[in-house]
Parts: sequence; structure tokens; C-alpha cells
Amino acid sequence: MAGLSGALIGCGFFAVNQMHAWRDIEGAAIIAVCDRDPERLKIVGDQFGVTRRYTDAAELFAAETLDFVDIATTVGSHRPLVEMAAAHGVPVICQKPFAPTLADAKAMVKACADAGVPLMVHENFRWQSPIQAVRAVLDSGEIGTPFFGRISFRSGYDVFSGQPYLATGKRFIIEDLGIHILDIARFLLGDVSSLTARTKRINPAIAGEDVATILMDHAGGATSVVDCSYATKLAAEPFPETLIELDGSDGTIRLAQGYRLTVTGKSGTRVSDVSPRLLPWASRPWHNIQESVLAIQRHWVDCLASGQEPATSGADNLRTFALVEAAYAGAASREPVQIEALL
Ligand code: NAD
Ligand code: 89Y
Repeated sequence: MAGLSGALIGCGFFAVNQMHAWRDIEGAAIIAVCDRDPERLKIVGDQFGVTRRYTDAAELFAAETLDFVDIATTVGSHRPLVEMAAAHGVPVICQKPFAPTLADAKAMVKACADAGVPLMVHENFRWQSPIQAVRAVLDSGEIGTPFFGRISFRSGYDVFSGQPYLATGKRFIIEDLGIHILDIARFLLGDVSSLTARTKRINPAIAGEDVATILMDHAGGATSVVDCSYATKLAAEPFPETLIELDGSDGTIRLAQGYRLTVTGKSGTRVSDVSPRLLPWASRPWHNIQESVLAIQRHWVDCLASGQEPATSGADNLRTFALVEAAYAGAASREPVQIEALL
């Protein structure tokens, strides 16, 4: 395959992982970078040897011939940048959270569909190798039909030092982190028909909620609990592990802290270590997330080559994003929220 030429917009904290991953992927290269902050532009341009640099995305699109653009800015700029990519007919990856509201997200999906442009949300958590290992067990039929799930992320890790904006938004854990955990619940148990949510703010130094507990009905019949906290101080800090419990008609799956997978099913009990690889450029404890960045970006290149829709396409992500909106609405009203009504 001839190499794809891509551009990265947003050269901040997380984009460095994306740039490392692009360097590891055959068949695609980042040929231009853009950031409205000249200092960040220089740091990332110099680190990855990219000489074509822009402080204005409109100038980037006007000057470059691109096979795709990778948007790694924070949420406020996602809609204008995705619409700019669509207007230029450039396939687009957009970081999570996809948009500030579901209405914006729908407009972005429509803009890309109308322009015939592929759109993938960088929803990478389902691409973590331990999560893929859980899905493979489910697909094997070993535990039969799942009827219950608990997808849990509880931590006391200081995410605010690397991402200070997380402390200032009115919305925090559901929009930032819960969005991934809700997506994993969909990935494992299918689409959600209704949910009930409760939130709390424990850390007085932040503006948004840092604890969320969400009870969900899945259309396929399973019930799940998604629980997230950044206010949970444990003896051994689990960040950024997602822990999973699934009960099925013929057995159970437990993904426990330390990436220990226990499967009890039709053929007995098997315990395995499903730790992610430590890529040469990765650093603990982020290596789990970093490995998934490489996996999702490879998937994007494969999809562009084959014409297949990405697993976390814009259209797919509307169904995850609807759960975020529903969780905030449900926490405010303390009433159950029907998901189809939002879509
Ligand atoms: P950041 O603030 O460190 O970086 C964002 C960069 O984008 C900044 O350098 C800023 O100057 C630039 N920028 C903003 N608007 C721009 C515009 N219109 N044109 C050009 N440049 C612009 O933020 P971050 O922590 O790197 O987060 C970026 C995104 O990545 C967020 O949406 C965040 O939620 C997401 N994120 C995802 C994961 C994951 O695992 N998928 C992990 C961390 C962060
Ligand atoms: O921004 C978040 C994400 O997407 O993964 C972890 C994180 O960096 C902090 O919650």
C-alpha cells in the first residue's frame, strides 16, 4: 500500500503518544503538525522531526494534500475542526470526548457522512489488550450468555497534574473517563436501552463530579454496573486499569487488578496474565493506554485501506456519547433515562 500522509492537529499532553504510535505504523506517516500554541508546535515538531508546521488549522488544510487528519485537541475545538476536515474531503480521527453535546456530535457525523468522509473517534480503551482478551473469551462461548457485568475504574491517581483542564470543567469523570468505561460496557454487552445514574464530588479542589455509579439495561438482556471514581485511595494504585466482572449462563470472567484474568466456564477454571506489552516508547502505568493507541491507529489505517467502517466510527460513538448525556441527565433528575429517545 502506498503510504498515507496525515497531519496532527493539537500537539499537547496526549498527542505525544499518538505521534509515537504513528512512527510505529507502516503505511502511514504524519507529514505536518498544527497547534495554535507555537511552543507546543515546536516541541512536538522537533521531537518527531516534522518540519511542516502550522499555528492555524485552516492554513494547514489549504496548504497540504492529506489522506487523513488526526485531531488531538481538547473538546471545545472538535466540531469546527471535524467540519473543516469534512469540507476539505479529508478523512478524520477525532479524540474523545467527541463533542461538548450530543447535538454537536450528531452534526459532526452528518457533516462527514454528507462529504463521504470516513470518521473515527479515538475511543481507544476497548482496544486495550486485556479488554480484547475479555471479549475473546465472551466470543468463544466459554461462559455462555452474559447476564451481568460490572465494569469498574476506581483510582486516586493525580490526573490533574498532566491534564489541568480536568479540574476546571463543570463535567469531569463521566465526560473524561466514564465515556471509555461506558464504551467498554457496550463493547462487551451490547447497546444500552436505559440507565440510572448517581454522581458525587469528593475532591473539593475540582469543579466537576469525580465519582459516578451507573446501572444499565442492555438491549440483549444483560444488566451492568459501570462505576468510576478518582476519589478512591487504595493500598495499591490501579490506574489506569479497568476491572471487569461478567457472569454468564455457563460461567464467569474476572479481570482483576494486575491484569489477572480468571475464566470459569464449560472447560473448568483458567487463570492467565493478560498484561499489556511495554512498548519501547511507553512508560508505566500509562503503557496499557499507550498500547491501545497503537492498536486503534493501526485499525484506522487498515480501515482506510479496506474501506471498512472503523469499530468506533462517529456513528458508533453516538451510542456511547448518548450514555454520557443520559448519565448526566439521570444524575440530575434521579430518574431512569431511555437511550433510544436521545438518538
Ligand atoms: P492538551 O491541552 O495538553 O493539548 C491540546 C492541544 O491542542 C494544546 O496544545 C492546544 O494548544 C491545542 N489546540 C487546541 N485547540 C486548537 C485549535 N483549534 N487548533 C490547533 N491547536 C489547538 O490536552 P490533552 O490532555 O493532550 O488532551 C487532548 C484530548 O485528548 C482531549 O480531548 C482528551 O480528553 C484526550 N485524551 C484522550 C486520552 C485517551 O486515552 N484517549 C487520554 C488523555 C487525553
Ligand atoms: O483523559 C483521560 C483519558 O482519556 O484516559 C485517562 C485520562 O487521561 C485521565 O482520566
